[in-house]
Amino acid sequence: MHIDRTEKTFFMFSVALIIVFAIAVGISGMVYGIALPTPPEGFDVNPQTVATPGVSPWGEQPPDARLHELAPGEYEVYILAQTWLYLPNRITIPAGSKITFYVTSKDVIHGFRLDDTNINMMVIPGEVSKLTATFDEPGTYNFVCHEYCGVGHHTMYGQLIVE
Ligand SMILES: [Cu+2]
Repeated sequence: MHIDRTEKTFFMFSVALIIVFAIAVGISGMVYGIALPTPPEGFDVNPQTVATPGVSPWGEQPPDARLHELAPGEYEVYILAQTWLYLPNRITIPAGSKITFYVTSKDVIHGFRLDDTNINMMVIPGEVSKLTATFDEPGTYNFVCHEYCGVGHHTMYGQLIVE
């Protein structure tokens, strides 16, 4: 069977690329320890009990109390994702603040993407997704669920207000 030389080259390049990617995945997992998000030490994030007041920071009531000021200009927030909302879904911080998001889910897989930033996380039941960012520009930043999670998926959003 005759295979054109160009096609052969292209085929070999594709196979080489797959091998390079496989090696890269192996190195990132085994050498750099890149893995799925895991719960930080001491956190109970059992999806069945995580929303129960007193069990975890995601159970704090009212949900607005899940925003904690650690120091002036330094915040952390525990956001619980569930079908089809985030709690809290309205977070207000002053401009120039650094904020760490701890996000978990009590039911299915959700997403967490914050507009105009590079914050983009998968939210997995039983795990904690964590990212820190500093917001210097005042404004309203929407966060949306970008993992399809059912019929109300498109209504799942919240807002970070930087004032
Ligand atoms: Cu969702």
